[in-house]
Amino acid sequence: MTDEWIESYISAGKAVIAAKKLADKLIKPGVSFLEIATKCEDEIINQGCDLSFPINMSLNEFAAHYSPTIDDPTVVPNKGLLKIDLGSHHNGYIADSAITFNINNDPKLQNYIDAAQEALEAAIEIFRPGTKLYELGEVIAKKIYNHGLRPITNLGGHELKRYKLHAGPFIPNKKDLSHKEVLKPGDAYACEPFATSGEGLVTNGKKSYIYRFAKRVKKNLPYEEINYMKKIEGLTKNLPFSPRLLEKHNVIPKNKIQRIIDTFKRKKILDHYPILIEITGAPVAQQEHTIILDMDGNPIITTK
Ligand SMILES: [Co+2]
Repeated sequence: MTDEWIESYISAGKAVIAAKKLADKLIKPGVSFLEIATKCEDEIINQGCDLSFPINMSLNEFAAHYSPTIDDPTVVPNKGLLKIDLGSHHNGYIADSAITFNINNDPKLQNYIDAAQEALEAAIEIFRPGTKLYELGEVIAKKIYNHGLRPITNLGGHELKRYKLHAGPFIPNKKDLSHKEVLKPGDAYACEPFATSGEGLVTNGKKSYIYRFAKRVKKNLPYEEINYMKKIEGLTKNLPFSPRLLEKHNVIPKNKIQRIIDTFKRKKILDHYPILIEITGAPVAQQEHTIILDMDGNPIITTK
């Protein structure tokens, strides 16, 4: 019999696979980001899972962390790289997977996707007990350099724990010897190479579209805010969320959502995830899978 935690990881993976397929069908120039976001996130719910983070729809030099706003006017442009990063969870067991769309099939941009994909496959190839995390980074970087591109080195894969999207250890996208943790049975990781023609570094943009409940604050908090704080914590359980989720669940009246979020950010009740931008403005591709090792040390790619 398969362990229950493995079953949950697999269920979470299936939901993300379904959402990725839907994204593939929907993404065409002119289609609104909101429509794609709503439908893909709903697909995860329809599959019997919950979101482990809001859909990320990051274009070109935006490497990650763009998620549509409540009345987002953005539509898919006629060309460019659109990264779709989707997260689900089943009982707290998380799936996290990303694919990049080459909107007008530009051969030059396809090279970025191929580089990230080959890097991901090379890492999966050696994903077994005993492999050190920097060894994954080594094969990732090598594949990307072979395409004449650079890996983004201040982004990387991460361990997944129950209800924890970013548990401790980090899978570097280069051979960084400081990441010497060793893979072992029972581990779960999201592995995510990013390829770019730029410097290979991202910086925080000015805006944030994704938030996370950080801590309860009680001092000097009006009754109304205490109420909202409790509701947000109950709904999101420390996992990242978009203001769209608060609207969907009627947690806060729509016209108050941004004001409450800004207040809670200031009061440190909420953390925020700024948009991540390649520092030279170069395009970025990302490919990501969730991989677990069962208790016998066999790898299972849950999102493929
Ligand atoms: Co991801």
